Amino acid sequence: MFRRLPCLMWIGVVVLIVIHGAQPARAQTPKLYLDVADTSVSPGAVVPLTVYLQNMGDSIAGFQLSLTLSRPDIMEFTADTMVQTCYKCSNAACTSVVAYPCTVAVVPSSSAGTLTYNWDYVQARTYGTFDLQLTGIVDNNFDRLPLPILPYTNGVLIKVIGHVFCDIPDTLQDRTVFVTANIVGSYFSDPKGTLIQPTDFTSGSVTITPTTRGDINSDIVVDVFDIVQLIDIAFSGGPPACPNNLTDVNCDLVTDVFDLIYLIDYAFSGGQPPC
Ligand SMILES: [Ca+2]
Ligand SMILES: [Ca+2]
Ligand SMILES: [Ca+2]
Repeated sequence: MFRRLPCLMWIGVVVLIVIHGAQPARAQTPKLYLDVADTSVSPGAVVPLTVYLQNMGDSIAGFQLSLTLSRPDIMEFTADTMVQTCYKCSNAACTSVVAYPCTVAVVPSSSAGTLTYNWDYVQARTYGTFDLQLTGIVDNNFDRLPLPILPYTNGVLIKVIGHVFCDIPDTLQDRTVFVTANIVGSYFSDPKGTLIQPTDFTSGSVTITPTTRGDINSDIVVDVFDIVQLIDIAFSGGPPACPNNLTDVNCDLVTDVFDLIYLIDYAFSGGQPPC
């Protein structure tokens, strides 16, 4: 036994050398994560989408990222139309450019509290409600401020919001939207303008829960708060339920006082459940 110990030690040393020698070089490309943690929401919900960056050793001075929603019939990026300055070549050789006003669809986004909070330019645009292009340039006016994202800095890059439609029929079987970061059309740039392809994309999913007639505030229980909201909608011009038919608890295709009576009867007197 004692004669075997030195032999085992040598094997251990050889194994250590092999492991050390086989370690790959440190990856230098950034990783991109989408935080859509396979969540379930009700119709009409606003869904925060967080894009994370794990920076594996580059200085990052710009990015262009492409996100897509798989189900434009269920969810969208809501955009505000804005007039901005665009540029085009003024001659065939494009030796100079001219500025002109152009209309763009800007998706509300936030860089507050993120790695890009003080960048000169960060914007989210859509060209068809289900796709999103995120663009950021750290120093748009060449005054060398602010600094790029330094190597080995990890955190949230930008936050955007998706919006689930109200009028999703309960009969719809497939109720899941995949949110995907597309490799094509997504890259970072270092301060010299060298493109850096991000790796390790992740995608998330948003599943829309079925609704229940009478649960007008979509909190999964039918109680006095739904009755208060029904009164507000039916008699005080309050904002409609989402989806609209949640208030028609007796399923006669209109919302009126009979729905209120029906819902009170169900909630407090053991009456028939909503249709
Ligand atoms: Ca600047
Ligand atoms: Ca409720
Ligand atoms: Ca009704």
